[in-house]
Amino acid sequence: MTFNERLAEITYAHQALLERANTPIEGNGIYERYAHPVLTADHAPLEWRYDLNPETNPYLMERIGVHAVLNAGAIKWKGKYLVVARVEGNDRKSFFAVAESPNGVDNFKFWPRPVTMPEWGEPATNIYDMRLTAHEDGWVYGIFCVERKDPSAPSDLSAATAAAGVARTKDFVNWERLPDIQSRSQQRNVVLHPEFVDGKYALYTRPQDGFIDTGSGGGIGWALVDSMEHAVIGEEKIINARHYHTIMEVKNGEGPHPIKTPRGWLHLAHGVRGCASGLRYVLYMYMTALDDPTRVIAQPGGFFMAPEGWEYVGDVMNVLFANGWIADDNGKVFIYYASSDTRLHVATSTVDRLIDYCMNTPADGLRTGLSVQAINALIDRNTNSL
Ligand code: M1P
Repeated sequence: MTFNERLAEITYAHQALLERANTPIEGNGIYERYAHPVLTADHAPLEWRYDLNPETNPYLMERIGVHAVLNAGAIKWKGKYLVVARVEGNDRKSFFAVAESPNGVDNFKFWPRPVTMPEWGEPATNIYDMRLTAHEDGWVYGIFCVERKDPSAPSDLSAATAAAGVARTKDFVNWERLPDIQSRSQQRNVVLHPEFVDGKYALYTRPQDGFIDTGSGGGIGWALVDSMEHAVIGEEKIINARHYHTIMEVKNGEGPHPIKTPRGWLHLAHGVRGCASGLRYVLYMYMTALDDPTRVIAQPGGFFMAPEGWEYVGDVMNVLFANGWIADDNGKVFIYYASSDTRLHVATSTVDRLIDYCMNTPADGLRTGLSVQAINALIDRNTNSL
């Protein structure tokens, strides 16, 4: 095959992938999954991966491999559905890249260049998992994990530290990097609440003892900070705790910032438990009070979404992770979730359905007898209503 024939072939296949229509799959009534992922490594622009000059690349080889597109922040911007995805290269480094879609479920296309994120402090080894918040102060903030080699363990090549990086933008091309959030513990899954609370910026946090282990970090925390330009986490209150023998026994973390509804704040989070095959990541939901976003008013038992079918398979198996969703003005909700740290999917629902799910699904009773009791209560209601 000549250079030009091969170029025509890969260009055609890439275009067909980008323009592929996506269709919903009927599910459990709570949400719909979709037939295809919205972004994969193959969606990365050819210009990022191939030297397109026949003189310097006569075999038209891929020069820079893109390995995965996953955990994406999301926002509706100028009528378009925007995701800021974590793109991971063959070299294991991840970076951010913006992709947009006209309808939220297909035709996602990356902008011409990945995000050039300014450095702050010691340059990061890796950055990932951006949560986007259009704050009432007028900026769009991105908070993300900044990973660096742990300087206290120079001989341990796996020892790393996690901190929360902060950047803000008005156009998603130019980012103003602010100082990393200062915290006594390592932090991942830090999310900015969209409104001021008591005149301060409010953060969902995830204190952790080490890079992977949350250790004594009890769950999803909450902290108020005076400024995002020098954010310092002082007092941290755990608002959504981990429990023995639940889907979040090992760790949990806030997903995107919560959606404000007339009945309370709707939260999407991930829970992690251990099993024989390693860690299992699932998504769960909870609601907090409008007058006090730290007070949980509803929490369905168990997971909201867990891997299904081919979602189990990928770079890190048995993982669903979500850090982006978009609530449209008409109440439709687009949930962007990644499977097995490999690809990005969408599921759709509505604010009304998600509230119904949160308010009417029995809570986890934390023991098997109460799970059976909940099923029997439902059977009784169904029997009486026949
Ligand atoms: O590999 C699964 C996830 O592991 C980490 O998440 P958490 O800190 O919540 O355990 C992150 O590296 C995340 O990006 C990844 O998807």
